[in-house]
Amino acid sequence: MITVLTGGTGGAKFVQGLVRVRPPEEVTVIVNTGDDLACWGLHVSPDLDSITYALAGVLSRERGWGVDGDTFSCLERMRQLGAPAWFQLGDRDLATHLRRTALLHSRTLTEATAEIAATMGVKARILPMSNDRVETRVLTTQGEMSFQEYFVRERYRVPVKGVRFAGAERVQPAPGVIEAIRDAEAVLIAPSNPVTSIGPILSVPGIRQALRETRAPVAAVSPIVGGAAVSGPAGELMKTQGLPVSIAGVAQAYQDFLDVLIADQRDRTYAGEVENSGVQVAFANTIMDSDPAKAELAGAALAAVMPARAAGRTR
Ligand code: FO1
Repeated sequence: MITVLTGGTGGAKFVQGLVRVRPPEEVTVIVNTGDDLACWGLHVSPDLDSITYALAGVLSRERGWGVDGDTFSCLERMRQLGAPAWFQLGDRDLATHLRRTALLHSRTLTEATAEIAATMGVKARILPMSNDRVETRVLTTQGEMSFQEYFVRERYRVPVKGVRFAGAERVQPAPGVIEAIRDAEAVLIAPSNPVTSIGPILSVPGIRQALRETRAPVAAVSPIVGGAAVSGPAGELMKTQGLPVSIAGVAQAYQDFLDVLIADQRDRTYAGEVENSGVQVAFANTIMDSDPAKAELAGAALAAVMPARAAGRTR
């Protein structure tokens, strides 16, 4: 079994590539829920939805989130009724939040996620990092706000002073998460934001330790290419954590459990810096601008970890 840790947008493409090179029944995806929010009284889990939609083949290509071809009639009416409308929920997307919210009255987030994914024909296993609430809080010069207020409402234009994961110390990993890391053939960290997509997952007690202790080789695909994030605020957020905005910074963020970093060809000059932190580096084209490119990157990540397993642990 291949286990992937991921956030939303960047990770969704990577997971789409992975199920083209490995049977989806052999893939478990552990997903960030620090971005979750209550919107219009509904429980919205953006990253769980992006991964579910991506694996169901209905993720919007133009937006990178929500349902392909969705309409926004309800959003317009809600705006007219004076409801907050900065977080755009499409009509088909809304059905997912209505269904999840109803299921959560009697099911865990893991169960609700599995039920929704199964009805959409998804064969891979999708697990939230925890069934309990962990909220990514972004400390900015305009005060503390939720991740979506920072990322969507403020369009990540407000300077960041820090990030915290409220509630992390009190929660448990969702059932199956630790086993999925411990018993994996390989563990892959998707090219998601190391701070606000992978960071919340690592903040859940037991997960980072499982990554350190697993016999499975662990590889990460860098979301940083040429010294900048492929998309979103990863660069700015890495700076707030004192991490260089480079592939060496990504290796540093994961160095206590990482065996191999998959970096973009154009970052070859940083190879020495990455290896000095005890992490092997392999180069590939990490820009996933087509379905074949997504599959090639996933294939390169798998190829990079198999020799590591054969050669024994490098840490
Ligand atoms: N991102 C935006 O930039 N603007 C939006 O209005 C927006 C709405 C939205 C609705 C549902 C959903 O699942 C995702 C949505 N996103 C939107 C993306 C979301 O902020 C990101 O996918 C993650 O939280 C970051 O990985």
